[in-house]
Amino acid sequence: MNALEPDQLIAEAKRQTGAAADAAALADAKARFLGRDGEITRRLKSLSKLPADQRSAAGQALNSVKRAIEDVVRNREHEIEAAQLDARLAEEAIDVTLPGRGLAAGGLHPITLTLERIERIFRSIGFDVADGPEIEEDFFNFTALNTPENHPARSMHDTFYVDAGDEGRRGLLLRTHTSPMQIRYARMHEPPIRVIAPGKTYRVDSDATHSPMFHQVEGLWVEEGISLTDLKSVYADFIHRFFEREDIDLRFRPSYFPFTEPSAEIDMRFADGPLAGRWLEVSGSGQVHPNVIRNIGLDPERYVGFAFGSGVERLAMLRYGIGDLRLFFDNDLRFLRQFER
Ligand code: 2NM
Repeated sequence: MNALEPDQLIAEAKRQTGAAADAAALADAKARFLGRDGEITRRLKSLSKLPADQRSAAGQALNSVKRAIEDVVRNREHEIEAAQLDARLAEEAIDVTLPGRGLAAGGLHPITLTLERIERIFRSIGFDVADGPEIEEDFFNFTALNTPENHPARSMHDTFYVDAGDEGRRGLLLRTHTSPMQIRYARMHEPPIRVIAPGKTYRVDSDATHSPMFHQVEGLWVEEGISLTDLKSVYADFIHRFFEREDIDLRFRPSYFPFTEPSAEIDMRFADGPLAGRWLEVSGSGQVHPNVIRNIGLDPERYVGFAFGSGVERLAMLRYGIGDLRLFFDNDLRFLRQFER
């Protein structure tokens, strides 16, 4: 390069910077002219060897070549930046003609839909809907419900107890039914009391027909002068509306619960369809035990109570024709999407 005339040197700078495709290559090219060991720098240093009367003119000429090469480098810098921006814009361009991906709006779980359905029906016949703690006190879950100290339901084989540690509160458990909420509600309201308590309940149980967490809806009606016919007509009305058909028979079959006396299982039977003719157990029920009436602060000589407790999964399975309880908890979207609303 040392033999090149000023114009040729500038042309050579154009050629070399023009060949640089990115910032790093351009920096290398720039260094060959303007760097510490570059051609311009070398020529500036050798000015001192010229006779004194030529130095000034040669220096001015060299400086104008230097400025010209600096312009060449700056222009190429801008070209490379513009090219890189164009490339990025092309790469990130959005094809607005492509079809959209669609929004997954989500849907309600069949158990949620069933709970909403149950609540709507009971509200329409004058029942309040109450919910409360899933971690309960032993008193509300068992003692207030006339369940004796030695009752098997109180064992650790049947009930999840909360290990609150030495400093924690004792006697906490995961509620095994929603009756404790009925007790809480009844202690906070004056008769007539008409309430349902829907929600999650927990028992140490897990197989094809039992899940450690399941849903219950319990109903409680406390008033002077009511009788078993009132419970029967309310429950029959509920069942006919829940299944949206009138051709369902109900029967009350004697049973036992600590919190009711007398107690009965409620069975139902479809007149036709795949389950026609078979009695299907759908609920427990009974007249609230005098001890329980006393525990909610009322006089059992004056007030009569009726109650029932039904499994929500069971009602949902019968309504939708589902054969396996575990489908509710597998979270398989192919199953869940069938109930989307
Ligand atoms: C059932 C069966 C029978 C019931 C009793 C009460 C309360 F709070 F009044 F004591 N609530 N629910 C009851 C009665 C629940 O479930 C199988």
